[in-house]
Amino acid sequence: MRQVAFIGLGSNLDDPVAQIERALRAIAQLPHTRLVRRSSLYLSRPMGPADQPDYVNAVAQVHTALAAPLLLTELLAIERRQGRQRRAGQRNAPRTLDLDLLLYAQLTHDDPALTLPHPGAHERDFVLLPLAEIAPETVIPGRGAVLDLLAGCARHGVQRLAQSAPPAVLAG
Ligand code: PH2
Ligand code: MG
Ligand code: MG
Repeated sequence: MRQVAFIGLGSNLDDPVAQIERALRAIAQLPHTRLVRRSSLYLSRPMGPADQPDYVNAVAQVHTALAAPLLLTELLAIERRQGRQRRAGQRNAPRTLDLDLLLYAQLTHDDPALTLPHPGAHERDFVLLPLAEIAPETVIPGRGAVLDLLAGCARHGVQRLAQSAPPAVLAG
């Protein structure tokens, strides 16, 4: 059965705009998955250590027949193909590409390998703002409506990038 899922994209190394656009193309080509909408690109100050470059963030909406763990596996493979390096003990370190499975239908799942909704989604402006742009009616299970959460979330100076395309509905 097809499910709606939302993916958070972030990059602050090696031409972040190009990294995000490349990742969106890779998501669009995943098996049994259709990229339905993508947000504009947003610039944000780093959450975590301040001595790293600003981030470019975006959110994508997909329809997928992949189960959530398999979708996550595919997303991690895209991260690796785009040079993501994970070092033990380094939280919030700079990265070429971070793909987070934010929401999968209305599923809640608590597992070290996959937590749904994504544990930080409800409190980060760089997630909530692009999410509200493409799907303002979204409710984060256990947390509330995206538009309500935006009012109280942590601020990282999120700004829409001037050159980014207007919200594109890629398919009905
Ligand atoms: N991702 C992080 C750590 N810090 N800061 C911003 N602004 N945007 C991110 O996507 C981000 C971050 C860990 O995933
Ligand atoms: Mg992340
Ligand atoms: Mg991640």
